[in-house]
Amino acid sequence: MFLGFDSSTQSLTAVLIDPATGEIACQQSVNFGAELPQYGSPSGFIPGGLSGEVHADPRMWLDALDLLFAKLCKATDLSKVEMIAGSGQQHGSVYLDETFNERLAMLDVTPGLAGQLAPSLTRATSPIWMDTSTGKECAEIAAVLGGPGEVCRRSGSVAIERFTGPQIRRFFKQSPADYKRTRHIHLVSSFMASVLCGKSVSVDFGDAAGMNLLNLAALTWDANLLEATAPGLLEKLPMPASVTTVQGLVSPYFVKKYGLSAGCRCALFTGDNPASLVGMGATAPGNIVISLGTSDTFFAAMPAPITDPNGFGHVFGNPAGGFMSLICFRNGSLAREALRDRLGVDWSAFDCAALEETRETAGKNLMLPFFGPEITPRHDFSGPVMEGSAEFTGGEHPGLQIRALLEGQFLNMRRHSEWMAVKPERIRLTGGASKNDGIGQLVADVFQAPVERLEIGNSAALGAALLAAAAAGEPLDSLQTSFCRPETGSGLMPDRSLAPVYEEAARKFGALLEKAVG
Ligand code: XUL
Repeated sequence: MFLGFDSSTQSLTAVLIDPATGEIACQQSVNFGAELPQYGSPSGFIPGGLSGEVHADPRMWLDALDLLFAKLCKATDLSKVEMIAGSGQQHGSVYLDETFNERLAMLDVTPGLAGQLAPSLTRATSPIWMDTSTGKECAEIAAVLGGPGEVCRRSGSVAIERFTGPQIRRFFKQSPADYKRTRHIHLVSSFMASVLCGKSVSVDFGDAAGMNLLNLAALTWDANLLEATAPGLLEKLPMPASVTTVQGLVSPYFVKKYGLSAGCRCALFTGDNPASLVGMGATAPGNIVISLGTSDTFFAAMPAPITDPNGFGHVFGNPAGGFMSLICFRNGSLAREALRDRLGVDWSAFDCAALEETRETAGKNLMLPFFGPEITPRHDFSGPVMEGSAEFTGGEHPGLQIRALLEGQFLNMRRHSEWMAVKPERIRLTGGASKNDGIGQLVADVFQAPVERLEIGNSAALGAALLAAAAAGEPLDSLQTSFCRPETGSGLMPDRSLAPVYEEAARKFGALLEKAVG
């Protein structure tokens, strides 16, 4: 059996798989806000941060690991686990002194992990991916490199506030003495992997690419980016490696305390998005994953590290080899909910039957679907921009607005993923809004590609479990065939007659967007 973890913003989840049966043997989760209220982080981070700071307490993640293992060993026989791998929310970082390895090696089973490892933290709290406090540091790094384009060419992304390099620079500037005594800077992923392995381990290529520090072409730390970020950084960073590199045996702490076998081994942890690419069965180019959540994300495997000339998209490592793109759209469910509330309707107005009523107007009314600032494209919108019939722009017909909003969201995705030069052959849809057939059908029509939904949620933790099995030698493609099964009857085929309609709409949408953004 193989165990995969996902250490995400709000919870820590474990999925145990049995490749012999093709079944998930056990799934358990710890919700930080509900189960660890002592950390005062109802949504997994410390509320009220100033100047865009969003931090979390790394001791909370350690307590969650103890709690999750306690649940797991009650629910299942952990002695059958052969290999462990995992994933973590991307970009977040943990800062530790030179005692970290020693403390990991000497863990006592009676007290918990948090109390024993906390003394090695040189920064009490960890900046996470929601942090936007490093605008100045991003500009400084880009200036040293000769502009944002050069940072993007080397690292796969322009310098971005939430990425780890700018976060490290801010720490170095604010607390130079604490930075100096920091011996290890880990990502959330490599921190959790280190705890399981009982020693400080590598960061994987997939997650390392979310730091603005990895040279994508060479897959090693980029000397110029490191120098522009903070002094002496190279010796503080773990070496990057492939997620399926076996690191050794699991720490005796987990063997003695929770009944893992002494022969259980650990691979690395990757980022939650690379792990989701695996768990969605989309590691081969041609597959696209669209996740419809608070923000929407679009990610896809890419054979080569092409970067976005506009600097909105990111390139990370694909755990199956090669690269993947990730593009975030801030106005996802945020915008769908805003329009629903503004129109005073419920979700049934987004259903297939409701959208069918306005089919005749497909691609005719245009909406730039931004109810607030957007990151793709980066612009401080104050509300949606509309162009079309008087009935539509006058707002008399809710159905027209809903169709135009959804079409606008997917036309915007289509436009901002063109740089990848990947023809979508199949789209796998996930996230809350993916259950809605009307929304799914519009995705299929706008992209002119079939849409599928999968049986299993928790795609990051599942992906991590598949990576654990792959690290033990099981072929990843056959694991994906048995575990990443589309839900029966969930397939939606594109209406081919709408291909020219959305071709024309894409062109007009682009012109309207350019006019608005300048
Ligand atoms: C990706 C990103 C988020 C986090 C969420 O760049 O910031 O998707 O990984 O966990």
